[in-house]
Amino acid sequence: MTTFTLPTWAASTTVTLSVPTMDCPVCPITVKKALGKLAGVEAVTVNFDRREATVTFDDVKTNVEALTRATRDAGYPSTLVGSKP
Ligand SMILES: [Cu+2]
Repeated sequence: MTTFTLPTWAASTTVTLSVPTMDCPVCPITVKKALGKLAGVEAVTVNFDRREATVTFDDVKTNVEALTRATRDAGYPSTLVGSKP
């Protein structure tokens, strides 16, 4: 891993979380709400067919641990499946 000097402005990160326990069309709404109320979360897209949530967030204000904790607290444990800059 390469370390860069952090810019003073916020950087957005997009990650995909696997949320395997979503089992009906209402679940994505709950998951999206749980993620969307976190400080620093800018966009949430939930794909019910793939059981995945894609989250764009300000990595100065929040982090993947906070995202997975939020979904778990809402009743949907999630794991990180990928990220892109
Ligand atoms: Cu459901």
